[in-house]
Amino acid sequence: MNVSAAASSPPPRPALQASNPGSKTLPAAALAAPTDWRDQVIYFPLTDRFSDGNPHNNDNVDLGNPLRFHGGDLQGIRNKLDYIKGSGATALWLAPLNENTGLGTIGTYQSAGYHGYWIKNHENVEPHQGTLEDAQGLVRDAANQNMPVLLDVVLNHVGPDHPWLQDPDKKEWFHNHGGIRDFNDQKEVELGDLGGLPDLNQENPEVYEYLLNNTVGWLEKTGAAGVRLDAIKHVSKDFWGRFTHDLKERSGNPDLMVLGEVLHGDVNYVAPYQKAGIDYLFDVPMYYSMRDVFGNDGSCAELARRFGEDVKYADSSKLVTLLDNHDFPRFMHTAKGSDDEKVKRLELGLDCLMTMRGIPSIYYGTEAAMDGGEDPDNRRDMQFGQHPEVRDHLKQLSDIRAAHEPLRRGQQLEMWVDPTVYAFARRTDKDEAITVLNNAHEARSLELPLRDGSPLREGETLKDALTGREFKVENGKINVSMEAKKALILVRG
Ligand code: ABC
Ligand code: CA
Repeated sequence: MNVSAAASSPPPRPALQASNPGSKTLPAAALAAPTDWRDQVIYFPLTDRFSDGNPHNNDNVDLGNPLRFHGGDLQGIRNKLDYIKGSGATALWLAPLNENTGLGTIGTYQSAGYHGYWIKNHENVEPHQGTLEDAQGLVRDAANQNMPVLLDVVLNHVGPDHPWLQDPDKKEWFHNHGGIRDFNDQKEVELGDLGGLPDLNQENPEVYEYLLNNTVGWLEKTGAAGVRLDAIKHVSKDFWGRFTHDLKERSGNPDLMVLGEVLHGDVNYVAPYQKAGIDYLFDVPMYYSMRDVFGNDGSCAELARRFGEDVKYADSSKLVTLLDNHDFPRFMHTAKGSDDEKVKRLELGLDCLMTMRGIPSIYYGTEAAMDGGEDPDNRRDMQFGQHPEVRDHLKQLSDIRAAHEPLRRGQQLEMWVDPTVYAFARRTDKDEAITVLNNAHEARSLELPLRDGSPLREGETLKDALTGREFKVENGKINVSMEAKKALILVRG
């Protein structure tokens, strides 16, 4: 599926040749064909934990220790692109590629930089992940499957043993403010060390230039379509406004995807980062709401309250939504009930995620209903093939989303809310799709009134895209019925 780009997008770039695999450099953003990100479903494999495609780079691998390298690499992701696509994803977010701490100590915590966020060398690819050629090959293979790639970029801090820390000429490269103790003190959040990681001084023009050049360089070298910016609440909004502007300009790509991570549950805290210039943000507040509602029988009124806050964002269609990721316990872990019940909850959560406004992101293994508690337990080795029905369900949802434009680009309109049912429409100029989520432990039926101005016509037959069941619009209403913990996705014919 490659949906046509918006009218304002530049003309498509020429298709990329699959030849020249050894090439060290690729033309700037050559692979980053323009895309409407609302059409994408982003998959995030934590490289070290996903798939080991090359045992030759398995130096000091210890599968028995969750804080050591486990051998997953870029070649492994390359080998699994068909699997990822077959799970319903259309885009990739790669964990940081840079060379990391082999084994670092922060206080009493000892860990390898297996995750990629403890950078030791900004110029090199982490050898456990592979080589620059592997990264280029992965981006190229992904492009040939129409999958744009985001690079995870860490600009707030460096790893605990970065050589800059020993360089007397680089003393001014760090804030040297001590650790963050009070996460409610924004100044400390920006200047202090996050989890003991040395905090870079982005106000220093040398640091600014270095980070900008380095990021542009990685985009050029790999041909990635954009960046996932790590820990942005720990750097000032002024920096982000300037940096994202300069990054687009220097990389020659005004459509560069820039996605920021603000780990905070309050929309009032998160939304201003979009206004500051970061176009796309993770929808962390909604993450908490969905976890509560679908995982733990929270009232659907919480969803209504949360969607009601969308007006606080500059553009809520540019939120990247999630049920879990590598910083949170997995959905299956916090959900209540027996294993079967948790799987039902997960599938209902996916029904919501894949049809609501925003761009869904899937953490590796969520499609396999993997379990795992707090970091690092949420980063277990990928279990391919577990709970195949969940992966099939996700693929079906992705296909439904691809086939119905309102589910990707439509306006989000609330239609029904009571403690156990939430329904919303996604509306474009001429079309509308409706999702009805039954979060109750028993079947529910109700008369769902269409919203004013609906393009759906009296007497029209709608189909549940999941099961093919038919429903009719009568007297401006639709009589719907759902089984326990199930959804309807009503679309035209
Ligand atoms: C590990 C261990 C820690 C240990 C530390 C030394 O090492 O988990 O227990 O103390 C990487 C690794 C981690 C590692 C860290 C630090 O580095 O992956 O395993 O932790 O060494 C991003 C990435 C993340 C990455 C980093 C650092 C940043 O996604 O993978 O971590 O490059 C903060 C940051 C956030 C960061 C997250 C891990 O930590 O803001 O960017 N994620 C509160 C704070 C948040 C804080 C969060 C977790 O706790 O406000 O700022 O996130 O510590 C809500 C509130 C929130 C609140 C949550 C818990 O509750 O609204 O504000 O978040 O209701
Ligand atoms: Ca900082």
